[in-house]
Amino acid sequence: MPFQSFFIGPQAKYIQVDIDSAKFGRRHHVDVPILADAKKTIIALTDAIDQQPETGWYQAALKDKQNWADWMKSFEDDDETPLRVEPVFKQINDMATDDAIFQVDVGNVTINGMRYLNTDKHQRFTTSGWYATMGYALPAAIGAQAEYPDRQVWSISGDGGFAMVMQDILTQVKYHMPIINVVLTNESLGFIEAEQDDTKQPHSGVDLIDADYGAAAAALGATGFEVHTLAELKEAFAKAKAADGPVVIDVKISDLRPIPVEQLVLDKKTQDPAAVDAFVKKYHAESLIPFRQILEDEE
Ligand SMILES: Cc1ncc(C[n+]2csc(CCOP(=O)(O)OP(=O)(O)O)c2C)c(N)n1
Repeated sequence: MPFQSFFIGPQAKYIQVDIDSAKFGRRHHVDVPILADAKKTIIALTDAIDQQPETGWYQAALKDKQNWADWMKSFEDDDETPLRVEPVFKQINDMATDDAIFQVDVGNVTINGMRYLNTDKHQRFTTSGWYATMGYALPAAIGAQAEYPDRQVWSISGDGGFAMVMQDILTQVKYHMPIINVVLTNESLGFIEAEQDDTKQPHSGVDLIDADYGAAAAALGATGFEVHTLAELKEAFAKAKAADGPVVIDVKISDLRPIPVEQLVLDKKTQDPAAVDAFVKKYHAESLIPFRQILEDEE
């Protein structure tokens, strides 16, 4: 896990399970290396431990997760424009086949893909996790479709990443690949814009000009859609189902960054009330409950 220093306490002990001993300690010092298959190890560890009683903390964590899921779901039919991402992912989830392959680009789009795609065990999700290579999704979708011609393949990109590689729609057309390419156009290198906010820098070099990527894709021989509203979104996905060959659905979305769950400002008991109000308003987080409160209610 590349960003573990943000999330895991410095005193934590590390157990690394790997079938390749050369990998031990590459990311972090290891307290217990286990040279074995990860799946078999987890099963063996699970067999060896005793069931613990369910604590208040555990129950609170379940409620917290449910609160989060309900909050995300509450935007699925939101018709605010520019569109939020939730309605887009609802359309994707509804149309995805049981063994669909999702190739997801790098940026805010990665966070949204992780949060909103309901991938189950027969579906596959990949992104450029190690190198974080923008422009990954579209060629990765070509690779997936070439390898699995009978499976449904998606590419999901931000406008920045898509614009870097969009000429390869030609390859999808040439080989008549029925890939569904979704572009989330927020006219920004959104992830970097958020990074500049977090590090208190002025925005610089992150604004992108808009283009009709649906029309551009049509000029390359694909079926293209430009989407601004919820009604257009639903119509485009309905038509995409019937399309022959590659499809590009360019959805104009708001530039609101994915709510930063690692720095929530929701709790008026422990945080500045004015900052809480501003955060809640910005992210429409009215129904998100601070974990402290869920925990107190539980204990
Ligand atoms: C090839 C490459 N260049 C630059 C970066 C740094 N980078 C990471 S995310 C990002 C912005 C992505 O913007 P966009 O594709 O529009 O997606 P969004 O974040 O808006 O969803 C950039 C520039 C990168 N990861 N890869």
